[in-house]
Amino acid sequence: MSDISTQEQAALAAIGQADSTKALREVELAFLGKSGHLMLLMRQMGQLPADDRPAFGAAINAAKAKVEEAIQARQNELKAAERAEQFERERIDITMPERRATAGREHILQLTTNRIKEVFVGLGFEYRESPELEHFDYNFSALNYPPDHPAMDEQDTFYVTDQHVLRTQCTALQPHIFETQKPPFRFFTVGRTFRNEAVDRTHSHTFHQVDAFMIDENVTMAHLKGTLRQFATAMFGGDAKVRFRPDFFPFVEPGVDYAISTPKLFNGRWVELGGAGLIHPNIMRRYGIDTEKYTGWAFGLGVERIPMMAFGVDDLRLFLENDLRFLEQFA
Ligand code: FA5
Repeated sequence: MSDISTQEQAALAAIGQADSTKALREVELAFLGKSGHLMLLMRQMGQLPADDRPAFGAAINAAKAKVEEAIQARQNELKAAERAEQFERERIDITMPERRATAGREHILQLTTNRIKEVFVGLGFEYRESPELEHFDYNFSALNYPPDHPAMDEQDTFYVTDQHVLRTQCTALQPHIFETQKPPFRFFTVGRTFRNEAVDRTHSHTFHQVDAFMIDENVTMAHLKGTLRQFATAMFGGDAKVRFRPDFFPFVEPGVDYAISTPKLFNGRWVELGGAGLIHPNIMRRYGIDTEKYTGWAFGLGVERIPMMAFGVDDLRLFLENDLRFLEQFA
C-alpha cells in the first residue's frame, strides 16, 4: 500500500513540474501507460492473498483517479498558456501602413493588337494563330517565291534548321488556311515576326505584323482599298489619308504598297504601313481553288507603325526597351 502512495506522490510532483503538454504526456505514459509505474503495481495484485485484494484494488484505483484528474487539470493550464503564447507569436500589427499594390497595364503593342482584333472581327474576319517557328515552305515556297528569288534576300531570317525559320511575315498563315479551308472565307492574324535586320529607328530584328486576306466571288482591288481605308479611319481617325502605289510581292498580282498620312503627325508625311494586293493565281491553283470563280486580296502591315503614326513616336526601339516613363503614357 505504501508503494501506491509513493508512486501517487511521485506522479503528482512530476505533473506539477511538467512545463509543456509534451512533457505532461511523458509523465502520463510513465505512470499510467501500459508499463507505467501504477500499472505495474496493479499487476502485483495477483500475488496478494485473496482477502487483501479488494482493499489494494480500491487504493490503486483511487490513486489512478487522482493522478488522471491532476493530469487533466495541468493539461488545461498548459494548453491555455501555450495558446496564449502562440497568439503572441502570431500577433500582426494591423496599424502598419500597407504596401501599395501597383496595378500593371497592357503594353501599347498589346493595346494596339486588341484594337486591330476588334476592327477585323467587326468586319467579319476570323482570327487565327499561326506558328512563329515556321517551315521554310510556308514562309516562302508556298507563297510563290521561286527558288533563290532575290525577294527572299529582303527577308533574310534566323534559320533553326535548314528547313525551319523564324517567320518573316504573317502572310505564312495563308498556306495553312488554303490547305484546310474552302472559300469563301476571311481570316486574319497578328503576331511576332523576325528578320535578320540592322536595328534602326524604324527597323528591328523582332517586330509584329497583322495580315488579313479574303477569297470570295467577285472580289476586286476596290474591296481591298475600302477595307484598308476603313482600317485607317478606325486606327487614326477620319482625317487619315491612304495611298496605294504599285509594288512587288511574289504572292500578289497586282501588288501595292500602302501608306497613310495624317495632318496631325510628321507634318502630314506619308508613312508606309505595309503591302497588299490580289492573291496570286499561282497560289490559288496550287491549292485547287477555282480561279475562274474566285478572287481574293491580302495585305500585311507592321503593327509598330500604328502607334508610331497615332502618337508621333519616331523610334520603334522604344517599344521594346520597357522604360516605364515611356510606356505609362499609353493608358
Ligand atoms: C511583307 O512582309 C508582306 N508580307 C506584306 C504583304 C502581305 C504584301 C500580303 C502583300 C500581301 P514588307 O516586307 O514590306 O511586306 O513588310 C510589311 C511591313 O512590315 C512594313 O511595311 C513595315 O511596316 C513592317 N516591317 C517590315 N520589316 C520591319 C522591321 N524590320 N521592323 C519593323 N517593322 C518592319
